[in-house]
Amino acid sequence: MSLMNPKVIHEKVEERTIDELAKKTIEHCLKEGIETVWDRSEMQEPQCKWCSTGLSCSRCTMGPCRIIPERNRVRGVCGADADLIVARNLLDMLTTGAAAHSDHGREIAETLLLVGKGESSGYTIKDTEKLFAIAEEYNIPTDRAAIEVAHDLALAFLDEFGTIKGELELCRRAPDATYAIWEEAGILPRGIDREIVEAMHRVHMGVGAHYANMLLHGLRTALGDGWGGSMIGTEVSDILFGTPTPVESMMNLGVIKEDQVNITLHGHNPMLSEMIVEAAESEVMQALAKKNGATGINLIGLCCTGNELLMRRGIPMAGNHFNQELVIATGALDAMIVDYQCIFPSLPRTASCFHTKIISTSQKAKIPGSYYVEFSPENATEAAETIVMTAVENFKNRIPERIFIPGKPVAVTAGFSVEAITKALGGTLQPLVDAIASGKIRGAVGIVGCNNPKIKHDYGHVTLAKELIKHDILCVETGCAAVASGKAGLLTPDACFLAGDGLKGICKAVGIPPVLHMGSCVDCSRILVLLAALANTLGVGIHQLPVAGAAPEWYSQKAVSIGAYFVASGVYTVLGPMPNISGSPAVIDLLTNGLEGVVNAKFAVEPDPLKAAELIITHIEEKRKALGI
Ligand code: XCC
Ligand code: SF4
Repeated sequence: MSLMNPKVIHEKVEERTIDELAKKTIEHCLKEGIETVWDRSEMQEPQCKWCSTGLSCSRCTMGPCRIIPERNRVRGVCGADADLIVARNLLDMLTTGAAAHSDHGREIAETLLLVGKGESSGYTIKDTEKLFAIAEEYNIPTDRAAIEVAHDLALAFLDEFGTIKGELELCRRAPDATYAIWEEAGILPRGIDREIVEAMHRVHMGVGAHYANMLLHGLRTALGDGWGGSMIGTEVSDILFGTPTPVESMMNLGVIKEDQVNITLHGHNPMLSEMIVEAAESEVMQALAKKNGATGINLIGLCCTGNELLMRRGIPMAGNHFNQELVIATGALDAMIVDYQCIFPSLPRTASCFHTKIISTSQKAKIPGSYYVEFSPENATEAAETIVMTAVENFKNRIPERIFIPGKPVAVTAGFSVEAITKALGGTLQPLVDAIASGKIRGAVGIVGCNNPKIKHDYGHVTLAKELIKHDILCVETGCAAVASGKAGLLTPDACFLAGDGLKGICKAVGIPPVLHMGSCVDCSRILVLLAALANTLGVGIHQLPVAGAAPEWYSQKAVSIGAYFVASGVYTVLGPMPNISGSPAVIDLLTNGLEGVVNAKFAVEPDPLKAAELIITHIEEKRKALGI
């Protein structure tokens, strides 16, 4: 029990989040002394000013070095100046993100290969149509059994990682004008892994020495993620688990059910979570749940795994990144199953206050204090059963007095793949293009990314989305941004009343929400495919479209890669939190200005979502004018 004064608790709750059920749960945590991300953020204050400006380097053992101009420390031991140190740190961050997405993409492509070889456990091909369509893009013969096509397509996808062809096949999906810009700028990715490896080479002491040269390679690395690794992740997930179609479900901490076994699926790769769903739905497990005193098994998503399951199966979601500790604090969570990315290493510590079991599953992400059940495509069925059984048997260990379910969930509609959007519009994107041309819809914005204690939880996402739809701008969202909108009630057709008259009319006629949930973070690749299709319909490059990107609460290296491939693809992108680059005016100028001359797009940084909306609206109106619409 904490002795914190109730007034202090109230103030902290109000400054931490706008998610109503999270507020109640944070209050509960503060009273009970359960540590959360916000407490740790406070403990870290003040943060190191050299690191936050990007002016420290610990890349080699001649250092670590810091640039402190007022003390005449203007170069590291090796001679690197502020611009180079900042650029190197940023390239390192971006590359880590590209690697994370792409390694996820590789794992799922390897699963497809095992399916093709008939060696996987329990996986099948759910979307044969998509399999055949993509096989044709790769010139793979399709007059054969799906399984044979899957085998060859998996090999073609895996080849993209280390290909010696010198270019990625999937980049051909970009409009000609966009592709030409990449060629001209020398940033056409030559292979997914290759650009990542080369980036790591360039950040080695004594290799990259020019900040701009380093950062242009960052764009190439990021393009290999967006149009390569992430796009493969999305496409193979659709082939194996189905291409999403509109689906209704529920969101926020209220999805926890007191009388059922509650299992959250947290992390990123659907190859694990889809198998858990199969196992949990089996009669054996349902019977076991009843035997243990529960009325059933309640699967709940978190973060991007949650987005994948919501999009394809309508599984409810407990929330986004900053809901991960709060869901444990309900005291009614029997197990949390994780794979990788965005999983707080402290979760077992949080869970130790309760009966909750954290079950880690990836060799790459073993977590001290968690139960470990190794999961692979070869043992998937068996491992999933073991995991679900562990959760079910833990139900009886709950401490009833400690259960705290803060309220009721909110309805959402998700599942807007590009295929689903096209279908909703009657089979082509022409109606959307017409609505944009006539001005009923002014443009579209992709809002993506995370939560970050530097921005009030969900405030950045929700405020920006509301402001944009009010101005007749359609929002398409992924990741934790989409979940923020869901909890705030923006992901239902009823939210149309918040939109301007033009957008409202279109949404009502088509029966869609003004904010479209397009999936997980790797599904930002769906946004690229949508942009390419819109640009091709109009016969222009992506950079000419009245569109923008935004990451109002980003924190992760993956978000840096996403932002960079948006910009490299021609999309003006506004970041909420400032990246750690303020120590180099030259780097700032390149990213927020100079890139315009290279890729016809640039970054902006604006933590205030209302001001970010102004920047975006101005940009969209300029692009409309240039198109003469
Ligand atoms: Fe992670 Fe993908 Fe960010 Fe959410 S949005 S905090 S990266 S879970 Ni991707
Ligand atoms: Fe210092 Fe250069 Fe080594 Fe970085 S690479 S730690 S700046 S000597």
